[in-house]
Amino acid sequence: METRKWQRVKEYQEIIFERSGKIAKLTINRPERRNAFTPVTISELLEAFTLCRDDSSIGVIILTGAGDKAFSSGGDQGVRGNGGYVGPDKIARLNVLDLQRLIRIIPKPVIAMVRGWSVGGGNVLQLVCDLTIAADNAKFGQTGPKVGSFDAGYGSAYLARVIGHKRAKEVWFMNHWYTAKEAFEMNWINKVVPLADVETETLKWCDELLTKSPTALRFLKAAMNADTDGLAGLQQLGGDATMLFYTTDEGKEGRDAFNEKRKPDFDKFPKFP
Ligand code: S0N
Repeated sequence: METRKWQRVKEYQEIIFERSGKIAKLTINRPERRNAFTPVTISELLEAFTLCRDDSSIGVIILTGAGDKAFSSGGDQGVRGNGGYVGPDKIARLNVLDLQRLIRIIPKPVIAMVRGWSVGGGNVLQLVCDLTIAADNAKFGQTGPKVGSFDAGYGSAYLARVIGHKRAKEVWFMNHWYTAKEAFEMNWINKVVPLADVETETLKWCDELLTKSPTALRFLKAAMNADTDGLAGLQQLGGDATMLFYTTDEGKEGRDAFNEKRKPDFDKFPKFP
């Protein structure tokens, strides 16, 4: 059992946001509903992920669910209205789609730590995380056609890229449950460990990632996502390159010359092969 000390970063209603050194842990905290998410859960996750993104001392983020029974069972069917899920503001929305995109573009590794059910929109959240470490009690699947919903974005098209078209169609059409071992064999997840070891193993992966070059990890994530995210993915990869270029003398020369009202001297910079 992992005994690392966690500090609360901010108090929320439906999630727990804590950190231990450079590792952030975001936990969906609705275990009585198998960690089904509402618009409030998602708004809170959007804020917490944004805080993690902006905090340069955080290097890796874990997304998980409270308790041993579920990572998440997807959208809370009890608050599903017409046109989306309804929060206290009475607006029906599918803000989980914004969260999926944020997890894709956040330039730090995001690890899904899965105990129990990873189902519906919860499974899609796990899918869009960069890596998944699962406990041996984890179960994976989609319920869409069973409950009158579907995710025609990352949930299906990206799943097909990850586990193959035949398997992805089986998952969405048949709505079977898959064990952690089966999910591993389908390349849906990265590793399966005994339930008691899942946090220790996840933290081991986090510690290892923290020894790596953050810029190299950032570009690798952006490059792999650019291949599947089209122009939006290219925008992220391109933005990362611009960020890096702004730190060079060549980039600074353009800025300084403009501000000093002189011609830039780009000739002094090497033209690498
Ligand atoms: C997860 C399952 C398999 C667990 O079964 P188990 O262990 O037997 O527990 P239960 O007794 O069934 O559950 C315990 C209590 O938790 C409640 N509960 C569980 N899941 C949900 C849920 N998703 N919403 C609301 N409540 C839930 C149970 O009702 C029970 O409560 P009590 O104790 O009061 O009886 C099993 O629970 C299960 O199959 N759950 C439903 C899974 C599901 O169908 N999820 C929704 C799938 N759809 C989405 O997630 C849509 C995602 C989305 O937002 C989206 C994204 C992109 C585009 C479109 C959409 C879209 O919504 O359409």
